[in-house]
Amino acid sequence: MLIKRPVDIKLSEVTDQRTYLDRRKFLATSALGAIAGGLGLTAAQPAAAGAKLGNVIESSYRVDDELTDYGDITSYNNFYEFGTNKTDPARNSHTLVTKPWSLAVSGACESPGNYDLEDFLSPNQLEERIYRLRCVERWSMIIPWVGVPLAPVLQKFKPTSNAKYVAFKTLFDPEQMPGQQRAVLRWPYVEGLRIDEAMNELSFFAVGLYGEELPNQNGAPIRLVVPWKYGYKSIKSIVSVEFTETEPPTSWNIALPNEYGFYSNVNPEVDHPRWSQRKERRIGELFRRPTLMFNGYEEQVAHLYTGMDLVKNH
Ligand SMILES: Nc1nc2c(c(=O)[nH]1)N[C@H]1C(S)=C(S)[C@@H](COP(=O)(O)O)O[C@H]1N2
Ligand SMILES: [Mo]
Repeated sequence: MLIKRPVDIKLSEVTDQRTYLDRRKFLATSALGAIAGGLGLTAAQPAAAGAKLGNVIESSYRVDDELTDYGDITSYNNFYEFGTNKTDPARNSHTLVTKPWSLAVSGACESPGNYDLEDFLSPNQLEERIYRLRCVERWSMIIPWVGVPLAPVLQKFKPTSNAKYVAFKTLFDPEQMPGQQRAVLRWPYVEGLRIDEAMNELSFFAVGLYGEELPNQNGAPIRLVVPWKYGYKSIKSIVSVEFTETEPPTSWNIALPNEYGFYSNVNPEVDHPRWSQRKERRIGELFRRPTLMFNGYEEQVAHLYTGMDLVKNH
């Protein structure tokens, strides 16, 4: 069943004085970007990683927790295609070529095809959303993402009534992604969402953070952000989107089916088989804090799981 509810993008009318971080000053320059128009991702102006994104609007999707430092967000990563240590992706991901980039759209939809990144996202406005990221390994961050909500992008391809799920794949290229030369996971990395989860207002395609293009280690040039689920659902460097009738396989479920389910909602009540999920360490802080149900997004997403056994469907 396809939920056709339009996405309600609420914009804050006032630009407040958030001067506490230099990195955030891009908001003041976004008017300049707007003159150039478009998404600020034009292939005509290839930009180095870290290039400022133009034409970004502020959204009301934000948590007021203190932002995690840019340095932490970009040097403490999980991206097994570049190694399994937290510091590996920042060191090794320079080999990934993100321009040009295209995505294959297939399956139960009326407009399948190959789309350049820019066409894939257009004509949607880039917006900033400040979301919590909660890793299953019990750490968390607060990240100012730049991107586009999933719903208007996916609706463009006109999913049919058979589209019950959406499946995503990361690039497979062991030369660019040397971690794929070892069988630490089955490659390529795959993830999926139920269609109503994908169409939920919180689901987001990120192309940047802190107002700049995504660094490779964070999943350039386009990655998923599903803020109420454990971080591993937020698949990086996406090259394919497929609308499916049945539940798609997911990398961590394939690797360790006893530990990782399809839904993977952040849930302090459901222990990981090897550790409790009740607490988390915010990167940059000393003491652990309690983990919130659905990572604090209960109000927006709890209704998606009414009647489901959240232990069985962990
Ligand atoms: N392709 C791919 N996507 C991935 C991963 C990965 O190893 N490969 N790791 C996941 C995990 S476990 C987490 S916690 C987040 C981390 O995102 P970040 O490095 O931007 O914080 O990316 C997710 N997406
Ligand atoms: Mo994770």
